[in-house]
Amino acid sequence: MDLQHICRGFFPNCRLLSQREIPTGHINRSYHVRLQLSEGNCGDFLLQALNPYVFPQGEQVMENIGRITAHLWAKEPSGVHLRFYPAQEGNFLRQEGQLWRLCDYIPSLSYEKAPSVALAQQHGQAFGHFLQLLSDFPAEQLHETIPHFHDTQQRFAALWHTVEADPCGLAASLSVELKLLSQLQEEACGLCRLLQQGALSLRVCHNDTKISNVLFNRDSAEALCVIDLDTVMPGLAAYDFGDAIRSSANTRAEDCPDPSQVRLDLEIFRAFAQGYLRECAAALSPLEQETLALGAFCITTEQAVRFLDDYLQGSLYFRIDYPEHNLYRARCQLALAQDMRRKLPQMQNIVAELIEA
Ligand code: GN1
Ligand code: MG
Repeated sequence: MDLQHICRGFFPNCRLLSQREIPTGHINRSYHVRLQLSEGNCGDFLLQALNPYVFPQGEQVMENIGRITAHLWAKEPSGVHLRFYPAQEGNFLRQEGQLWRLCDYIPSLSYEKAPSVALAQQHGQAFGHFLQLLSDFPAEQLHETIPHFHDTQQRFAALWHTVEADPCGLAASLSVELKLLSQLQEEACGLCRLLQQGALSLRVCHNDTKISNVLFNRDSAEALCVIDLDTVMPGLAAYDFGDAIRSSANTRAEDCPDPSQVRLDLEIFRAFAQGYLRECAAALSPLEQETLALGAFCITTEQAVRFLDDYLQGSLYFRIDYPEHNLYRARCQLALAQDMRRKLPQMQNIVAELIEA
């Protein structure tokens, strides 16, 4: 891949001084590039290729991001937000069948799960603040970049459809996992039912709140910036809260090969919830607050469904490092969802205590 050529779509006279692939994220490809823009003027940037399988309407993703970042900068000019650079032809570049974008590279640290309660609290604050900043964003201005993204009922329906078709002949080997999922389905679709009944409403959400989507200050261990705005669109606050817990408060990695090791860490849960609620409790309805803990169980089950569905389809969606990767991820999410189900009353008590305090 000729990255210098691609960078010149943004800065026609630049010279690529160095490049490094950043191996995080399951979807897009990201590179840290150092560019010489003119004599004596260098800069560090993040160059990303959007995954065309996941985002066939990439221009809509970029339109959303343009509007969201403009809103964030207008509301908080002294904050740290992503800043994208226009290409010659628009706010992105089409090259080699892919859509490329360029933004500032922010020197920082990132994590796959919370390494301490202090960082879990920062993770919570970052996404609580993000939700609060976007609480007055006109939702009708956003494209639905992935239809039915966190629609757990649809995710289950898609899984059963794949099991039926069984394109890779793998379904028979998954009877344990599939049976467990069918037992969790009813409860995991609880948020969807509340939405259909009109008890919960959609609001502008991040929709991919895992801790690796927050950058942390290298020196002070404070959250710096929320990244990965590809799925910012209307959603449920409980899914945002829950997806963050799914990553931060897992005692093991998302793809831990031994699911018997996987637990929900309630201390990390408490710290995240504390940071989150401090920032945005006032923006949430009583039922939104009450369903946050349930969101952790629902989204973790949904994520098990998504990984398993992708495994059955031959891993077309999530990037994998080895053939069983999505299977291991699914098993691990399933174990975490079961532990969350056991600990749901404890999680709910913690949220209630924090709201009363
Ligand atoms: C993907 O892009 P990344 O790695 O931040 C996925 C999320 C999943 C996550 C699982 C657009 O996020 O929905 O929760 O993997 N993003 C998309 O780790 O599907
Ligand atoms: Mg992403």
